[in-house]
Amino acid sequence: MADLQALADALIRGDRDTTAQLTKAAIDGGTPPAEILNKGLIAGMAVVGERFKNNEFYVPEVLIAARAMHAGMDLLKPLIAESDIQPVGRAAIGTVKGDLHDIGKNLVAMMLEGNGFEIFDLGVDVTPEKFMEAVDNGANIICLSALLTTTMPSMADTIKAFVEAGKRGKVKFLIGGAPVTQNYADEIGADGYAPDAASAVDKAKELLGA
Ligand code: B1M
Repeated sequence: MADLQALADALIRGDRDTTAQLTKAAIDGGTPPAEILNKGLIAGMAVVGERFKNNEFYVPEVLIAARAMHAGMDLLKPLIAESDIQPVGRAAIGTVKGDLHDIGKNLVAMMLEGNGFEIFDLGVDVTPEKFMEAVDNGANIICLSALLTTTMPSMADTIKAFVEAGKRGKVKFLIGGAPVTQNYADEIGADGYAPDAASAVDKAKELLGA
């Protein structure tokens, strides 16, 4: 019987080696990949998100936990690809055109991945066209990050490009980043705003009805 609570605990501690060992032991012991993912890795990442939201964890702890999560995910991914496990959502995430800050964006991507989302990480300085390509490839939520007041208009431009291409209805837009607010999200017609990485997961799930 796999100890998935111990797996979740190892991830929360950011213990990469133990996370990998316990994931492997669970796979070898015949525990279904979905159960390892949901009751081990995702359960652990949910605790990390909660602690981050409550200021009990800071950026380094989240990054270390995410590194442990990736060690487990690397082992699970091939099995997940073979099975019929559906992701919670398919999120295309990027820092908008003109903006090179990616630490917050990476945290949001890791938290989403740790909560069962498939991630299309488009990187930084991402044009509206790149986001559109990701939607053509199956993304159903676009996550826009901006750290500069001067690049916030790129968020509006991205949404506008979708409207003009007649593709706005195909996808949800979630936006965030230090200078971004709920008012700004309302102003540019985004579907949602989240102030931090853990809230981004809650909001993304809410927007997709997941
Ligand atoms: Co820059 N920078 N920077 N910078 N930088 C800021 C943002 C700034 C506030 C510093 C300052 O002046 N006090 C200022 C912006 C001022 C403004 O616009 N009003 C600034 C500036 C001006 C610049 C340059 C223009 C400087 C220059 O060259 N003259 C330049 C711009 C380059 C460009 O982008 N074109 C620049 C460059 C850089 C570095 C390259 C040196 C580096 C970035 C390295 C990297 O990201 N790989 C950098 C850094 C590190 C910062 C600060 C110090 C830290 C940003 C950060 O990573 N925070 C920042 C000052 C500060 O914030 N104290 C600053 C930690 C991160 C975890 O938080 O990104 O806010 P954050 O993400 C949070 C939330 O915002 C939210 O969740 C995250 C986790 O909780 N969130 C989302 C983020 N995206 C989200 C998306 C969502 C939901 C939530 O949904 C999709």
